[in-house]
Amino acid sequence: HYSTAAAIDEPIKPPVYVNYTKLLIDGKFVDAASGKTFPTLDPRTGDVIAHVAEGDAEDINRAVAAARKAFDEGPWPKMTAYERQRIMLRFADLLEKHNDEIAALETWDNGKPFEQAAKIEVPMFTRLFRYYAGWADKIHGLTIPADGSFHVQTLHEPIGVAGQIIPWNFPLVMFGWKVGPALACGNTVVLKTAEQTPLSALFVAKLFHEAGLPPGVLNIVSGFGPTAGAALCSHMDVDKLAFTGSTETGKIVLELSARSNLKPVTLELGGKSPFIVCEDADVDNAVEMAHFALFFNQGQCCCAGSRTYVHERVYDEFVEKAKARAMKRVVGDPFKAGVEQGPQHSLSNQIDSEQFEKILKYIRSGIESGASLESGGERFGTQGYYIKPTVFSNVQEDMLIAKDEIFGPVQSILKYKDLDEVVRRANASRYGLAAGIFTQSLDTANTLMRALRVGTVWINCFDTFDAAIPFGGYKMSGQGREKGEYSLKNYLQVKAVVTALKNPAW
Ligand code: TXE
Repeated sequence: HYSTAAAIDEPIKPPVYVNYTKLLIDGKFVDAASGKTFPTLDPRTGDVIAHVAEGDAEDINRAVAAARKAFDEGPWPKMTAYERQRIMLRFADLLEKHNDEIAALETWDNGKPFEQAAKIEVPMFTRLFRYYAGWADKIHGLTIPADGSFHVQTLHEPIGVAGQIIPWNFPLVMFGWKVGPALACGNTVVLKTAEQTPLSALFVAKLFHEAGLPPGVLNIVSGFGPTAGAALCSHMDVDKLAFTGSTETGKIVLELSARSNLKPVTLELGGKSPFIVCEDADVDNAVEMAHFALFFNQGQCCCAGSRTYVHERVYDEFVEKAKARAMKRVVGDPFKAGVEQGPQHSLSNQIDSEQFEKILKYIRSGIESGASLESGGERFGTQGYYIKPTVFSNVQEDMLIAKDEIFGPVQSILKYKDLDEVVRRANASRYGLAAGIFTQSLDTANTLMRALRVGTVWINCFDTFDAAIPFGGYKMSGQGREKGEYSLKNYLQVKAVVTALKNPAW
């Protein structure tokens, strides 16, 4: 069963100090113009970790002015690509050196298991910067044959000042997906971190400056969405926006862009990803991967496999095993070795964890709507924001737990009969972020892979996140792609240059 509740009553002292809590503007740590701060909380207890400078519109103005100057006057976009690349590579080396310190900050602020942060996420973040450093000197345009006597070429130029807004579920990885391609292409950045998790971004941005990043190229503003976030989206001097968060806020971001200067927007939003277990699947492997697909990161993943469709022939066996696996999941202090699940993240509005309450509300709704509760279904322990791994079987399409993004450790298992039916049901969602397919048949995999209206299909695997693989959503899961070569497009303008030829024969 789960770890004992007693184990979380005495939280382990985090092996790290909080050194940076101010805004990072023009290469310097500064207080907010208003002098205000807000507390960031430890989700294990709800205690204050640190008070962080609270940026708002005035600070966004200062940060955008610094980014504008660094873009217009250089040196960043005017440096050679090789110089930019070397700074990014030096940054990656420093990240490697400070891996565990960074991971500890991430765990403390967010609640994710330290082992996950230290062995998966910080290395992934480092890898992202090495990947994008690799692109810095490989970005170039084309020469194009055209009718008439013309020499036609395209220049791929940086777009300018990028405004970027990230969520709290993967504070560092989201920083990497946004800042990596923007800087590789020669843009400058104002990044607004999530109000729940401001700490790790400040730490790594400091390291970036140690690696030689010129002032003004990367500015970090901690603060809230409706103030700092909205000011960034509305700013007339921001040339591009990238946002990851809820679909509701994504709509606001798009609207603020339209109402100001029509800056292009990339959006990575919510999901309700189907995980399809076919009748010929290796059930034990499918159970383990479905468990991982949903429960990884406390269930707080945009692409979580949160609709587990299981073929009727293997359904009962699957439910039994999925329940047994959830009951074995090790919940506890995220700093403790072997812990698979920490607390849900905690909120900064000083009332209670909205996220925690939202998840418990969905669990109640699942019970009330008649789904069978196989395991969990309540909080774990009495302090902090821990929730027992929860599994529902007999889930029907019209239940809220099958439709809404819960963003917590709640697995919903649905039964299906044939492929056409599961395709129809899987696609009947406003979201289209990702899908998992578990089968041993190549034909079944090919049919499903093509029929599903989603941005990523994982076949006999899930949550494989290489820096080179593009990620993004169909439908209301977003616009545009991050990671991989595709992400560079978001941060480049294409300039067509047409020169009349004097001597067309040549
Ligand atoms: O999201 P918000 P919240 C989903 C998930 C979660 C729900 C709510 O279902 O339960 O969203 O989470 C900034 N102008 N996802 O409230 O509000 C905000 O400060 C500009 C899925 O945390 O979207 C933060 O930096 N910015 C998701 C960021 O938007 C604004 C990850 C995300 O917050 C703003 C997170 C505004 N008016 C939540 N209001 C995913 N795709 O992975 C807020 N923000």
